[in-house]
Amino acid sequence: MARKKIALIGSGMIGGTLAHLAAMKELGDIVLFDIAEGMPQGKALDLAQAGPPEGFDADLKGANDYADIEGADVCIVTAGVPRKPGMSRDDLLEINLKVMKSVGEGIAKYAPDAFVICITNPLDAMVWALREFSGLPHQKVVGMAGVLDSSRFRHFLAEEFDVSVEDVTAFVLGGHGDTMVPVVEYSTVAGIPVPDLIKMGWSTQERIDQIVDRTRNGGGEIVGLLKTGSAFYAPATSAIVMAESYMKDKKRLVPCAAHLTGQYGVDNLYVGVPIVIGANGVERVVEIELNETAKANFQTSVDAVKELLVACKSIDQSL
Ligand code: TXD
Repeated sequence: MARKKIALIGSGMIGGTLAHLAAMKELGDIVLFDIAEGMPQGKALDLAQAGPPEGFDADLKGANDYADIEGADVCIVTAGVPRKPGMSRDDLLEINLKVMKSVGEGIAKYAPDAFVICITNPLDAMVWALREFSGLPHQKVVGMAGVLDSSRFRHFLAEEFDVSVEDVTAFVLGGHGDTMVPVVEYSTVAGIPVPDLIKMGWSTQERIDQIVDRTRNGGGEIVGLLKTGSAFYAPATSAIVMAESYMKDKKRLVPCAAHLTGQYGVDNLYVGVPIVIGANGVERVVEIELNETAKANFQTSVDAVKELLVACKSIDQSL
């Protein structure tokens, strides 16, 4: 059987890390695409030379032409610009919306059967726009944020309880941003819900509230420390979880930005919800029961995403 093909659209910090992880896991051959000339070729060559000592077999290619992504099974999109000092959210929206247009057209032309994972910010709006521009089926286009946000939550909870991260599951819903909704009731240590652990004296409500806050600001905390750029190791690893679930038909149940058609009372919007990813892409949207607080927080998050879409539509009349 021929190797699968993974196209990374955007070969910056996350794109390069994605290539490294995909090669190490031998998920397939990899194309690093970018508008910057030389950089994706340089990263591809450097990574290819990591193959012999590590022992992975994967063809790695750098590209500046969409023709090179032809026939890709998976496309992971990080193309765009991050926010720089002095830039408003709207500036970012306008630039990255244009980027999504060219990426969407490139994917539609050369990889219309791919499973597409969008990472570019502002995530919930960009994944929606990328789907519109590419015209691909909704179940084949998803956004990565929830896996990362819940990983951050899991890390902090594992630290708090002094247990392995492997035994901690955590639930995060809603848009990617300050309004995301970590759901404590559905977060567990080996099946024991966090509220029960509080009752057992493993932690206090106050400390869990602080962890929820820290999770919400998880991206900002890292930006503040790095000073140039944003997190890339955990975002790349999180997107690989999604790609792998599709490529191996694992049917992982993970929180992702998925297209809703009435679930959670939301129609025609991409918002972070639990989904099952398998060989058909998004195979199921899981609608869990939320308590009143989580419901209200989820609605705030949905409203924030809606606002972003209104801004997108006013920038690009074709949307
Ligand atoms: O959870 C999440 N979704 C996120 C999102 C977590 C962390 C970071 N998140 C966002 O991912 C971040 O705000 C950015 O919008 C993306 C990519 O982050 P990364 O750190 O990889 O950014 P880089 O290093 O700036 O890489 C972006 C690359 C860079 O090499 C540009 O030359 C390229 O995108 N670029 C393009 N490639 C192709 N086509 C076009 N038009 C283009 N424009 C820029």
